[in-house]
Amino acid sequence: MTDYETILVETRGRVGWITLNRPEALNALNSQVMRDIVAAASVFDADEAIGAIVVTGSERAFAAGADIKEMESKSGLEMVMDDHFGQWSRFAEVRTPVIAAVSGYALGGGCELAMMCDIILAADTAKFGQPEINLGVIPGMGGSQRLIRAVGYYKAAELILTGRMMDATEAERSGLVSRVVPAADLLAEAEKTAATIASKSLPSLYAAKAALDTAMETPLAEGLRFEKHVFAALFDTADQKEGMAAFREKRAAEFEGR
Ligand code: CO8
Repeated sequence: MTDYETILVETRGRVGWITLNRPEALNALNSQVMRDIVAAASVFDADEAIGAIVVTGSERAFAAGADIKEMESKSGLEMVMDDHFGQWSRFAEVRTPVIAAVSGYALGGGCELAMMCDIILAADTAKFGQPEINLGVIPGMGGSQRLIRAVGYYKAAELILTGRMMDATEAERSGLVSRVVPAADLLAEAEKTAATIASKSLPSLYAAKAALDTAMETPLAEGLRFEKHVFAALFDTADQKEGMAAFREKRAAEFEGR
């Protein structure tokens, strides 16, 4: 497997693991981290033997944001011309379901990276926030848009305007976090959830993720039309026939990803 500078990459069964590995900077997201994560996620996404991806960090930090030291001296023109961080959109577009397993800080770009994933599992030590306002800027990797969709306008506005952090309990109550687990269980829970997802039919996983993404972006009527077409299309898969036959025959389905 390719060597990456800033992440560790591993395959366990049908689950691809990406572990951020810049402990000296609390996994701050510099351009190399972005290139590494996007490349690793793309490799997993192209591999039909992978049915789910987990992105995680260390106990202390999922990621403490974009790398402030890398950005500090840039001009606005450079940010535009380099399309600094432009590749993150490719990560958000992977078709394979992605779980963020968050322990410790998920701040700024770290929180935004988690929000590019489909499920956020949080250790009880997790802390989420968009502290960019404290640096004289605003969220730049989707935070001002995705956080509102996750927690509603007023909670998002308070977090973004004050820059305060919220703990895992508040994040779960607010709808940002799918589930909170004891820190010691985080990776095992992520593995279990990812393996459950990865055992499903790959075409139906792609379809479900596309339908969920569509719901974030379109008015209801358009989303319902999209869902109806994708639902119907799945009836041309062998896995739909297998899934429904298995139900009728009272046995576990064996999906082939076809
Ligand atoms: N960037 C660079 N280095 C960082 C970052 C960061 N975001 N966060 C931590 N580090 C470094 C520290 O500088 C320190 O390095 P050193 O030992 O060399 O001084 C090391 O990591 C450990 O950090 P601390 O000593 O600060 O650890 P503490 O436990 O005292 O504090 C905190 C932990 C509270 C997480 C603190 O480090 C902190 O506040 N970090 C910054 C959080 C932040 O502001 N994040 C938002 C960054 S801006 C952003 O994410 C914008 C995203 C959009 C970009 C879009 C571009 C197009």
